[in-house]
Amino acid sequence: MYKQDDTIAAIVTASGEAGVSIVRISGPQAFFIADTVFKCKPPCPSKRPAHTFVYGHVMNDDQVIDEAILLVMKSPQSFTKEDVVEIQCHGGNMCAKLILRYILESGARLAEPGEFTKRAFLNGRIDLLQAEAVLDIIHAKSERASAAALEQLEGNLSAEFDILYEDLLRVSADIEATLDFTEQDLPKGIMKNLNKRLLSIRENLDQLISTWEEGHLLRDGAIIVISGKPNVGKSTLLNTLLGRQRAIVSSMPGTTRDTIEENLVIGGIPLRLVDTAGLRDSSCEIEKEGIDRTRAYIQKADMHIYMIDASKPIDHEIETHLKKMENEESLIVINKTDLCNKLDTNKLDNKLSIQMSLKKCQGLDELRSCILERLRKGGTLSSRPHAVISERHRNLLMESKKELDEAINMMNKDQEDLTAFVSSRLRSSIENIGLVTGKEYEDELLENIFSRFCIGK
Ligand SMILES: Nc1nc2c(ncn2[C@@H]2O[C@H](COP(=O)(O)OP(=O)(O)O)[C@@H](O)[C@H]2O)c(=O)[nH]1
Ligand SMILES: [Mg+2]
Repeated sequence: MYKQDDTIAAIVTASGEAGVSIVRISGPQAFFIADTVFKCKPPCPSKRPAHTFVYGHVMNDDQVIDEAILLVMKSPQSFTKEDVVEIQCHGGNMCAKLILRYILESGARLAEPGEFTKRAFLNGRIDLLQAEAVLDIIHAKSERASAAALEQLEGNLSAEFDILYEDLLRVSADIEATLDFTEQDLPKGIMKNLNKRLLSIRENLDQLISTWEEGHLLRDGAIIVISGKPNVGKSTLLNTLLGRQRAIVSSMPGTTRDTIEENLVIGGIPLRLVDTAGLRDSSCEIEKEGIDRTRAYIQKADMHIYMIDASKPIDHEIETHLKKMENEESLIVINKTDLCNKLDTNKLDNKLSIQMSLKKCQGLDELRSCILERLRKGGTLSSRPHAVISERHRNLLMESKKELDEAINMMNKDQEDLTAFVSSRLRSSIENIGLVTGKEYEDELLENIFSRFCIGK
């Protein structure tokens, strides 16, 4: 087991007014420090059985710092696998800070960001995928994102990566074993069989890579930009989906001049909805800047909603815009169907469109399902949340797949020293999978991952 000589401590709850704050101590000196700072009815904390709690006071000599409850967790049955003590004190800004200061004076050092989780990883309590899941849970923007992260913390994704890793190792070992044979002595059909196994591993790799789209949506949220001519109802749509009057709505064209971004969740997917300045030729400098921002947002959007007013004919400007939407993840919303309908839908070129009247609250459910369907690219909405890979995992998987593909290609060739080449490719492929779960790691990788955590996690 990885051992750290020093004992770390931090406030693990958020600062600000609250009922309770928690200070955590982890490391070999945790119980010694607890005995120093915490006074309770005998026995003292270090003599108490594991996984019990005791009421008492944090005392600096004769002075009471706070009334508190102390939890005892003995190595290896704790989050870090080290001796851990947690003190639950009063919330707010002062008590936890005073207690932490006293703990630091008594021999602990302030934990670095993510250091508790890093120790859990280094001590083999969790793998890297699970450590990252802790961060995903903290950052989750929707129930679905949180459920997916929890699945990951419980090891579902790790298990899939472990199977890939083990399978690749086995095929690699079997390929290396063929080195002991001369070509004539090789058991019949062995190369064909190994090739088949590699193809099946590649299928599993592809399956894992395919979970990235959803992973990206759940972790980062999808940017949805609403654009269109002034006065078509863009701000009304933002307000209606949010359920509050966020943007100013007015019959005066050019009311919204800046982009307004708000978070909301639809069907468990976090969205960043952006209302924009209406697209038109304007001589006003402020409005022009707003329109430039609209265009920039459309460029980086995961989805683009282009709004049209049903009571006005489709003019040349709209037609030009619709043409530009050819390759985008886009959706046309025809609003104000409560007014006379002047729209010639033939001009929409069979593009996906939804008719709605925000005034009469019509078409909203259809719009929500349409957004979800587009974002999930036909994936079923009702399937329960499952762990999904992140950008980091995807990059490593793509690298691993590249090496695997080369290995498969080489096996199909009739070439001298083929086994050595294939083996080296496979080793590379395996290494990349190992970097995902942390079976293989470098300090830099850990630094990269854990520096994104907050202190206390
Ligand atoms: N009749 C009708 N008016 C609407 C509808 N949606 C929005 N409006 C009105 O259209 C005007 C412009 O709306 P707004 O959301 O500010 O448009 P934006 O410039 O595209 O942001 C406001 O007076 C809204 O009340 C609708 O479905 N029907
Ligand atoms: Mg507006």
